[in-house]
Amino acid sequence: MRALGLIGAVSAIALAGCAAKPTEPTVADAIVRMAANPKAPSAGYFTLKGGPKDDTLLTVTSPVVIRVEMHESMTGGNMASMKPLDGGVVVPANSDVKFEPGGKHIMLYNINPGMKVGQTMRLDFVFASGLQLSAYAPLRAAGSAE
Ligand SMILES: [Cu+2]
Repeated sequence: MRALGLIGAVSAIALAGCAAKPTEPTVADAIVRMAANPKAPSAGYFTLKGGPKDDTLLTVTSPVVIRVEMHESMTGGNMASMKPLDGGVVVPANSDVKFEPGGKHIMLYNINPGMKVGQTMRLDFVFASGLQLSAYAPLRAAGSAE
């Protein structure tokens, strides 16, 4: 029981640290939806919350993924396609930018096979201002409700 109490105290401190900085962009509600086929890329979603100044998200990486790309889905006629967001994504001051199904998203290629639904993946975000953030995304099954 003692060990459990210590873990609880450590996670409370970590959570307080995450919530504490309204002075710069933050990342909220990150999730990764694992592809049903382990050879296919998985998709990730989150909300970028702008700080007091405009900033630009340049890259997203993960220590357990070989390659992460930022994409935007487009629908034209009956074709769904996506294009890479190579120039980064502007996060205007005091505004939310959502990465969500049917819109902007990240694609994760070659996730470490040890990562399973129900676990949590670290995502690292680098901004043009030099800001670096990490978020922890729960891994969800393909087609799950949330
Ligand atoms: Cu994509």
